[in-house]
Amino acid sequence: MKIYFNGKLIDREKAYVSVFDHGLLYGDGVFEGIRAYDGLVFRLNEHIDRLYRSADAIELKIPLTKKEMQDAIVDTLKANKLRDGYIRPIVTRGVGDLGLDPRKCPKPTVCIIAHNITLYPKEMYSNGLAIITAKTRRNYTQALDPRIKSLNYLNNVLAKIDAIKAGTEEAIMLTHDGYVAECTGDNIFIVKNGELATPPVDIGALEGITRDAVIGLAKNLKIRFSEKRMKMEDVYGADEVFLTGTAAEIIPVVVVDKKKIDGGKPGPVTAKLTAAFRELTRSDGVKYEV
Ligand code: PXG
Repeated sequence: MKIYFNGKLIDREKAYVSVFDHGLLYGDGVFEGIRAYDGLVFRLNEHIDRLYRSADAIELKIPLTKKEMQDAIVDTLKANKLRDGYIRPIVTRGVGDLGLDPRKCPKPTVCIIAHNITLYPKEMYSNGLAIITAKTRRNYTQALDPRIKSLNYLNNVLAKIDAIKAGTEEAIMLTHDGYVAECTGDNIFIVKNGELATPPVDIGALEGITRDAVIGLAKNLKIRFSEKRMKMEDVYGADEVFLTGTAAEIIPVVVVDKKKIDGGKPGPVTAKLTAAFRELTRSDGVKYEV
C-alpha cells in the first residue's frame, strides 16, 4: 500500500508523522473524505474546494495548488490500483515545538491515504437505522465552526460514543440551543408531506458534498425542498428520515430515540433519491485509469 507523503508515494510502513506535528499535538489541520466509484472520483473538485476553504478558515496555506492536489489524489488511487475506494487527504500545520504557535511550523504536512471503503451492512440500507439524540451538543459556530472539516473531531467522537453506548451506529447532534444540526459523520434530512428538508449549515453543520448532491437530485426529481431549522419533534413526526455522507451515501433511519418513524420502514422519497444517487455516482466524476 502506497501513501502520498509530502510529495512522494511511499510504503505504508514508512508513512509516519513526527510527534511534534501539530496535527497530533493540537488537532491543528484539515482533512477530506472522498469516494471513487469504478474509476470515477465523485465530486472531486467540490471536495478539494472544501479542503481549501477549511484550510483558509484556520489560516493554513496548503503548499500545493488545487490542480496539484487533484493530481496527487488521482496518483495515489492509481498507485494502489483502486477503482473503488475511500480517499483521505490530510493537511496538518506541520512540525513545530510544544507551544500552540502555528508560526513555529514552517512546513505543512500533506498526506493522502487511499483505501478500501468499509460500508455499513446491506441490511441497514434495506431495513433502516435506529439512531439516538446525542447528549453531546454540536460545537458552537463561534467557537469552532462545524463547517471547518478540521482534525479536531473530538466533538463528533464524543457524540459517537453516546451512540455506541446506546447500541446505535449514529447520533443526532443538536446545536447549543437545541436545534437539529447533523449526525457525527452524516447530514440529516427529513420528509414531511412530500417535502424534503435539512437544517441550514450556518446553524452548525458540515456542508456535506452528499447533502449538496441530494439537494440537486431533489430539484431534478421535482421534490419540494427547503433548508429549515428543526427540533427533535420535527424528526419524530417526520414521514421519512435519512442520513447522507460520503461513506454512508444515503441511509434510511426508521427509529429515533426508540420512537418509530412513520411505519418504521424506509420511505418512497428516500428510495427514489437513493436510486438517483446511485446512478449519479456511477456516471459523474473525474475519470482515471488504473
Ligand atoms: N457531517 C460531518 C460531521 C461529517 O464528518 C458529513 C456530515 C457528510 O459530508 P460528506 O461531504 O461526506 O457528504 C461528514 C463527513 C467516517 C467518516 O469514518 C465520515 C465523515 C468524515 C470522516 C469520517 O464515517 N463524514
